Amino acid sequence: MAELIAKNPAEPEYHQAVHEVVESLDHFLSEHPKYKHARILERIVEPERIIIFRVPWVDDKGMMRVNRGYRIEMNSAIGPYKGGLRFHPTVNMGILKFLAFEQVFKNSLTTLPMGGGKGGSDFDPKGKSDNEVMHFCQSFMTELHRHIGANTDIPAGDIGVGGREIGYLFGQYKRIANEFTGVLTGKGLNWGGSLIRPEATGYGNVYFAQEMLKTRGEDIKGKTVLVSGSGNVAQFTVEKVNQLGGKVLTLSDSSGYIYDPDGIDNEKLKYVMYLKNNKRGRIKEYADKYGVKYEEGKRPWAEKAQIALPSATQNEINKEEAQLLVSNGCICVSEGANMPSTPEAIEVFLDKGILYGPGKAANAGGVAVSGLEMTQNSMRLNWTAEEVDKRLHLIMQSIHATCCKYGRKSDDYVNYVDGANIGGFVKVADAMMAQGAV
Ligand code: NDP
Ligand code: 2IT
Repeated sequence: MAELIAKNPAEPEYHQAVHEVVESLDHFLSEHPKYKHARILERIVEPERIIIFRVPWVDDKGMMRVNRGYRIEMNSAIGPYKGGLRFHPTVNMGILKFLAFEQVFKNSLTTLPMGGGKGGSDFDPKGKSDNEVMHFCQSFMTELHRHIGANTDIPAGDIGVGGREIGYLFGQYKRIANEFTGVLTGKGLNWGGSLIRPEATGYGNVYFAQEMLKTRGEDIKGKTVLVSGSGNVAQFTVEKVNQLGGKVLTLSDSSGYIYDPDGIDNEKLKYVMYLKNNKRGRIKEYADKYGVKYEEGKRPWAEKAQIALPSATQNEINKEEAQLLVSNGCICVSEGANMPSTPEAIEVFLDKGILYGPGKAANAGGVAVSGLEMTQNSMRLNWTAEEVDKRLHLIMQSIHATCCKYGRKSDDYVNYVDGANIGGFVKVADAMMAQGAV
């Protein structure tokens, strides 16, 4: 860790993500010294390649603007680099390295042949017109195109990058490369996209929570649920919880959260989708429309519920919030977002022995269906929604089984953190060993 911190200074999120994996692997590596001798850990934390570039673009007033673009190509031992693009003002090298590192383990857990990568920009889509977003995306892809490809590196969406942005990025790639390929996932349905990709992360997380609950004879049906965020992952989390008979009480954005004691039913969810995906407004407007509580500048974790599905961003649950959740009767936390719980919060969940599904396992459904989109693109055909959803469900069950295999302790408690980290590591490490000095 000391070497890593010295080599990657001022990147606390990256240190946090690596530290968790190192802790999980400690005992396992002592039992399997071949990985130590091959220095897999030292190699796996070093990105294979990092690309940083200038993104100049012109706004609606004719003013020149400039942002920074990145792509971290972290690990290609088991397949081409795969992972999303994040457009958010907080994007920097440390954030993207943590996300790329997590992606390597997550993609390995999906059972599909995908390496890990992540990219993005400090561009803030908030308050920008469609025209400005398009010009930014075109400039971003004008540089990125030379580094990616359907068999090399396949980006997708993340925070601030949804269907609109993928469309602009894909259009520019196609113009420059003169090729219609599966170089991005999350594409529109009539130009190479897969059914269920928009739903996949949220649905997958609820499937994962369901598997965890099953181990204790519990079910989503009749349970109260806290969800944070109100973007892609949060929206389809609510949809699946509703389908399974649970009741979602909260949603949030970076300004605050709403609490709806009657539950966010499908009708209200339709409004949230319009509000966030078309009007691009604030979650406060939900409280105004339905006359429910809105808490400005706060997160939803002090509310009482049985399940928490954080789906906004990293480090959004701290130690005190974790303690509140547990003392209020929460029995299951399953992470739609990447690294939403701080290390201290995770310690609380594990100490109290509740069901805790870390993001790299629980939210892997998104990238898994991206993998299925790549398969369909290669075969030049489209599967039905039922077919994709069935495969997604099977993949989430398989990830759960892998976590249990590697994370079950002597008292039978499943530590899903250890399970995901060791389970994700083994496949990548074995591939690196087989490929020599890579
Ligand atoms: P979206 O951009 O669609 O939505 C993000 C949501 O989180 C918005 O409600 C946003 O509020 C809120 N949010 C973002 N940053 C912050 C912050 N700093 N503080 C508080 N709230 C914040 O992104 P997604 O739904 O796609 O992503 C959500 C999480 O899920 C991320 O952690 C992402 O990495 C993870 N994830 C996404 C996958 C995908 O397929 N999209 C797959 C796996 C994980 P506001 O509008 O105010 O910014
Ligand atoms: O964090 C993630 O897994 C994603 N943002 C999805 C990546 C992908 O390639 O679909």
